[in-house]
Amino acid sequence: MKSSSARGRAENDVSAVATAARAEPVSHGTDVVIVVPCFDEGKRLHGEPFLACASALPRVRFLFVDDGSRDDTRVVLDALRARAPAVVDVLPLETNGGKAEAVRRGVLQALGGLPYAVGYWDADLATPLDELGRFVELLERRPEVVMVMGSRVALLGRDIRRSPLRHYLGRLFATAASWVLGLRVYDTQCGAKLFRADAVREGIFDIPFATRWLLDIEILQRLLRVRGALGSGEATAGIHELPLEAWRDVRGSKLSGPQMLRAAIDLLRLAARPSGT
Ligand SMILES: Nc1nc2c(ncn2[C@@H]2O[C@H](COP(=O)(O)OP(=O)(O)O)[C@@H](O)[C@H]2O)c(=O)[nH]1
Ligand SMILES: [Mg+2]
Repeated sequence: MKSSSARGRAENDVSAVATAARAEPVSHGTDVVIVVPCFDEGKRLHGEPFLACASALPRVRFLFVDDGSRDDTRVVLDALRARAPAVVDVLPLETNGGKAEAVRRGVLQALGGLPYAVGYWDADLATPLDELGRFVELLERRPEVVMVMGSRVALLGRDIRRSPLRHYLGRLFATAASWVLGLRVYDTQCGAKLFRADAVREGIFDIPFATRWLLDIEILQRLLRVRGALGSGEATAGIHELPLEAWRDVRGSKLSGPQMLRAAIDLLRLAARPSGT
């Protein structure tokens, strides 16, 4: 049996190690892993832009999550991985669980590889991958930034092509989302986001999201909570919106009228539990 002083020393040692482990950032990697959720994307998914992006930005890898697709998405993805196994990986999920869960599962797998940054990007490339370099550069230049969000602002000189109906519905939604979050955010729903891996290792992706389409808002809620900035008004908590140079509506969206209604109801549900838990 250990003496109480020996036990005390051992406990101190353990807690010193635990403190050191907490203080030391876990991620030492340089990889940037982009999760691409795919549901029935066999027709819309084209490999070339992904491979071109990975050659232009050698740190970038793609993790495609096939979310129980009913078409030939899996075949298309397997062929892409066979062409470039060093930069393409595939996470097959047997049953369709929705974009939020597919992204979450992909991000958790990506974090296991200790990357520098992890993000998600819609498979239809409505946000062109040419934009990704600016996302990574921003994380590197601004150490206080932990999340970069693509933002579709139709400024002069940009090429943001959004149908008027979707634009105005989007503005309405963004205004409601800002109110729910207590954060002046312009565009929560753009499908291009990048995170500093250390900042999202805990508390953001560990637990399934409560809604099917509002993962972006739930992530913001969780990030604000983890960073102690929930309800603090003007605090941006290291969240940065990056106005895109280009964005276009791509045909074949799976977000239908009933699903938009569902999203609006879900937003009210999130408003009812603003702590994001
Ligand atoms: N995993 C998963 N992804 C989905 C689902 N529905 C859509 N997605 C993906 O989410 C992204 C955006 O979908 P999209 O239909 O373009 O929606 P929108 O452009 O936001 O209206 C794409 O990468 C889709 O493959 C789904 O049920 N499961
Ligand atoms: Mg789309």
